[in-house]
Amino acid sequence: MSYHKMWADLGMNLEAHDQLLQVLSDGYQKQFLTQKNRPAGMQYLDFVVSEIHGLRVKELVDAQQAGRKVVGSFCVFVPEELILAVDAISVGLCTGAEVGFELAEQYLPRNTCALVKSSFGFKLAGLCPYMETSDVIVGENTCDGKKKGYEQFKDLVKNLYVMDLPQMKSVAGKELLKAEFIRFAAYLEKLTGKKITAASLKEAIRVVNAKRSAVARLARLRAASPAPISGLDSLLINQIFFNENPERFTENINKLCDELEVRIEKGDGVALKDAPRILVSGCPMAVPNWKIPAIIEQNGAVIVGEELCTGERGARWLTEIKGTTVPELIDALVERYWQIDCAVFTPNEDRLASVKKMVADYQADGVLQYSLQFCQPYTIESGLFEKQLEANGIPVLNIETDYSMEDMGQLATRIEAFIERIKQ
Ligand code: BJ8
Repeated sequence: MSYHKMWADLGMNLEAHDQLLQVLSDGYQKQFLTQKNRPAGMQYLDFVVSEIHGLRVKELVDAQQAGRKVVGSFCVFVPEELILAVDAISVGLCTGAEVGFELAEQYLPRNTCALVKSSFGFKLAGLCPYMETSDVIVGENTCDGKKKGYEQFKDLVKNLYVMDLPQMKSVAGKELLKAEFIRFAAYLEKLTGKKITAASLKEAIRVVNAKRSAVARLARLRAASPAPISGLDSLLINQIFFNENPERFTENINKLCDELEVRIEKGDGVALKDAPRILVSGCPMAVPNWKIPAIIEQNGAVIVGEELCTGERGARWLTEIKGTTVPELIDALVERYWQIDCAVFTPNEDRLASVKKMVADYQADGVLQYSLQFCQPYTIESGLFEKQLEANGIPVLNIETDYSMEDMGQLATRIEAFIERIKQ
C-alpha cells in the first residue's frame, strides 16, 4: 500500500523520506533479520517496523478524523496516563538518526547532543510523520540542550507545550512535579474538550500498567541462560513501546513472553550459554539507533538488560491505583514518576543502585555505559559510576558516541577488547 498521499498531506519531504525509509529498511534487514534463532513472536515487531511510518501513522490520521488528538513527546516524564485519560493518543517522536543535522545546526551549536539535533533535524527536513501528525508536541525542562532547544523549537512546530520538571528530589521538587501534572491535565482537557474523570484516569493507568508489566515480564525472562532473546530485539520492543497502540503492544509482548518461557524450559536461546552478558546503561536509544547493541552482539556477547529510558528506566515502576478521585489518582501518578532516576537529577544516587540491581538480577558480567557526545548529565555520571562499579568487581566500558557510522571500526575494537576482558 502506498502512503505517499498521506505523507504529502502531512507536508513531508517525499523524496528524502523515501530515501530514509530505504536506509531504514536496509539497516533493519542487515541488523535484525540476520540474527539466528529469533523468537517467532518477533514477526509482530518486524511488521510494526515495516509499517512504522505507514499503517500506524494512518491509524493516527484516522483517529484524528474521528475527533481524537495526538500528543507527541520526547521524554518518559510525560505521563501517558493523562493523555489516554482524555482519549488522546500518545506517541514518542523521532530522535534516533542523523538526519537534517546541517539544518539543525542553523539553530543549535554543533556541540549539541545528537538526540536534540535529531529532533530539530527530523522537523526541519520534514521526515517524521509523528511530529507532523501531533496536535501538540510536549517538551520538558530536563537537560540544558533540550530546555534551551525548545525556545527555538516552538517556532518550528505548530503547537509546543513545555512541562517544567524539578532537578532535585526534594519536597519542593515533588510539589513542582505535581503542579506540572495538574497543569498538563488541565491543558489536555482544553485541547481535547474532554474531562478527565476518575474512571477514565483509572482505566488509563490500567492500560499503561499492563504495557509496563509486559516489558517487565520480558526483562525478567532475560535473566535466563542462555538468553532467550537478543538485546537488539529487546531494545526494539522498548522503542516500539512508545509508538504502538498500547493494548495491541501488550497483547503481543505477552504472547512473545509465553514463547520465551517455553524456550527457557527447553534451554533454547539466541546466544551460547557461556556468552558474556552485558548490561547497557545511559542515554536513551531512540529508533533507529541500534549501533551499539549491534556491535556488542555481533561480537559474541549478549545484552541482558537496558538501563535506559528506552528500557527499564522508562518502564520500571507501576502506578498504584489508589484513590477514588482525580486528585488522588494524580497523586498516585506523581509517586510513580517521582522514582525515575534520570541523570538530570542531582544528586542521583538511586540510579547507581538501579544499575547494580540490574547487574545482579540479570547476571550481567559487565556494564557498557553509553553516552551521547555532549550529553553532560550521562557522561559525568558514567565517570562517577565507573569507579564505584569497578570497585564492586563489575567491569565497565564507557562509550561516548553520536549517530554517525564513522566510529564503527573504533567502537568495535574497544567493545571486542571489553568482551575479551570479561571472558578472562
Ligand atoms: S528521563 S534521559 S528521556 S530527559 S542525551 S537530550 S539528557 S544531552 S534524553 Fe531523557 Fe527524559 Fe531523562 Fe529519559 Fe539531554 Fe543527554 Fe541529549 Fe538526553
